[in-house]
Amino acid sequence: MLELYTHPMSPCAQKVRIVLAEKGLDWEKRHVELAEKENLRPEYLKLNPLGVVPTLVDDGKPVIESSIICEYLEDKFPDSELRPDNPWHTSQMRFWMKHVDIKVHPSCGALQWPLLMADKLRQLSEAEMDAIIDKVVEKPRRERQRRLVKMGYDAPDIKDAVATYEKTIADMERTLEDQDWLAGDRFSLADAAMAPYFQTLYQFGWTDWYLSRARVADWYARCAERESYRTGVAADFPAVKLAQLNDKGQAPWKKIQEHLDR
Ligand SMILES: N[C@@H](CCC(=O)N[C@@H](CS)C(=O)NCC(=O)O)C(=O)O
Repeated sequence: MLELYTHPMSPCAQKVRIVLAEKGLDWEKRHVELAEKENLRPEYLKLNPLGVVPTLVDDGKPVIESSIICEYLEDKFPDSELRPDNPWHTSQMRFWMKHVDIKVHPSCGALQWPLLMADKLRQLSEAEMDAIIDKVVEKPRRERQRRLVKMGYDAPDIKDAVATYEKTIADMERTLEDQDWLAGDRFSLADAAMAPYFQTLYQFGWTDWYLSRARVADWYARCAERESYRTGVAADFPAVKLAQLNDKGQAPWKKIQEHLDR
């Protein structure tokens, strides 16, 4: 039996949900309420010592780190292949997955965490807030959350995050000149890994960012049309929720635009 510890707004959990859907696998949802920091509870840390979602549990055995989970699913369930059939395209797939993990994901965190997760913390005293953030396992995330909860969109992380997204979109536009998908001519784990980071732009109404890049806009539309995206991601964003997120995104978009240097 496959169980996934997940949160609807988590792009790295969305990535895994897309892969599970592409492969037509049945799985059980275990919701982890990130806004309540359930991810830092001792019983969850036993499964995932880094204190983050997603965690896949397969027959009682935990698999952590979203890209590793995706490759695990590809190894274990190779039908409906999501890995290219030649080593060069596979290297491209892994490049994009690594880029998502080390660059795009923290940037997305900086842009969306203050809008989605910080409100509960802001209701606490500074000492209470610090005590909770002190428990965040990894230092870069811990310090980023501290800056973002205190400084919001004035944190230095925002400028870097905008630059990372901007460069990523420009690099993707160039890659898609020669091929339909990020790692060749068929949908792969690279596309599954990247698409959720455009959901963030879409849900907050920051769509101008990618609509001006024709190939990237078309790529995201093709990702979003897939059944795997509908069930793995879009199903968690009914119209009312999307309208609320769009509203929340308006003020930050002005701040983001100040850093966009086109
Ligand atoms: N490298 C990890 C990153 C996981 C991650 O950052 N997850 C976020 C949600 S997208 C999380 O659980 N954050 C915990 C928190 O906000 O304290 C992976 O790819 O699985």
